[in-house]
Amino acid sequence: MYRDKSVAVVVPCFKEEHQIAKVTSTMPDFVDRIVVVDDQSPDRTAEVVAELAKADPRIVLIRHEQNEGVGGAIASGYKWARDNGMDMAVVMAGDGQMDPADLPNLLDCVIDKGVNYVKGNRLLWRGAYSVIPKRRFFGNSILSLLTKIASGYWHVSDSQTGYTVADREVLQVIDWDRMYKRYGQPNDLLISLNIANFRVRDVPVRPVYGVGEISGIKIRRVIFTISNVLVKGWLRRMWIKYVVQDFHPLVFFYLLSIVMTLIFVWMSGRVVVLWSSEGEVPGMSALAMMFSFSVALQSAFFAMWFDMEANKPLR
Ligand SMILES: Nc1nc2c(ncn2[C@@H]2O[C@H](COP(=O)(O)OP(=O)(O)O)[C@@H](O)[C@H]2O)c(=O)[nH]1
Ligand SMILES: [Mg+2]
Repeated sequence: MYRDKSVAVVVPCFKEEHQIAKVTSTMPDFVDRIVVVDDQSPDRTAEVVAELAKADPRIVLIRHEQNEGVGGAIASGYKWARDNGMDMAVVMAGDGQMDPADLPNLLDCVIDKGVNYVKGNRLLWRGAYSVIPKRRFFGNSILSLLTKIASGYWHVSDSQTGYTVADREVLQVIDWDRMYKRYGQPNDLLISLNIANFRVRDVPVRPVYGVGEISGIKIRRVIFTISNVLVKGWLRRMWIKYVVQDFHPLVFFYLLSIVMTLIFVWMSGRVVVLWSSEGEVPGMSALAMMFSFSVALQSAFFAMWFDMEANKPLR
């Protein structure tokens, strides 16, 4: 129990036979349950966890019949926590990249501030830039920016962190079977949380690298699959939140921006072709190009601004 609240820590695990013992052995005493979800690891991960469970009765091992991805593993852990009446469910990776010393800060934010979902944020840690590998830092920053636009949580960054706390209400309201199953899971969940009007906040956590972890992420591939999750999620959020459940003219601003961007692309193509083939461009085409560009940009900025205002109560 942590301040009279029960805490389960969900640990997604894939090929972590060498790392997992470090995670369970450093787990603070106030954690009531450690739900390790193995996903058909080809190595001895499941055996190692079963062995560890003999010494630590808090450990629960869930084994998937087939590999469902990190998001699928987190969904199983959350469902376990929900069905067992836990007050808070934490997610920590099975490779030792989360510092347990940060956990009280994350839990305090849920208890004291009434926030429903608290995320660790490695980018807020002083000196993070020198600890996080540069490619990671860069990829994460881009995805964080895109996730702001898609999720409506403009005050949240480090979208890819796997260190999070969800309260009881989140566990009960979110449909875990529909959550995205692979590496875009944190992005997809943020969008669903926003649609359900949950409060979300970041707490600085220490970035941990070089503890023997082997990342399963291929940055180049993941940027595309996650972008796909973000575009679909953004459309879903706009539709449900601002058209179906409620109404806000910002959807028209976004729509105008998209139409104007298409016109801009078409006009600039035309201008380039005419310029290179005939050496000159009709004034109207040049004007239409500039006009569509400025309207596209302005309406996108207005839409973002309105979205930001509409989501202020969810901080
Ligand atoms: N259950 C399960 N866990 C996974 C899967 N892929 C990754 N993980 C775990 O998810 C955590 C984070 O994955 P990792 O590849 O380290 O991502 P990174 O730390 O962001 O580079 C680690 O504990 C992995 O063992 C999977 O397919 N299934
Ligand atoms: Mg890792």
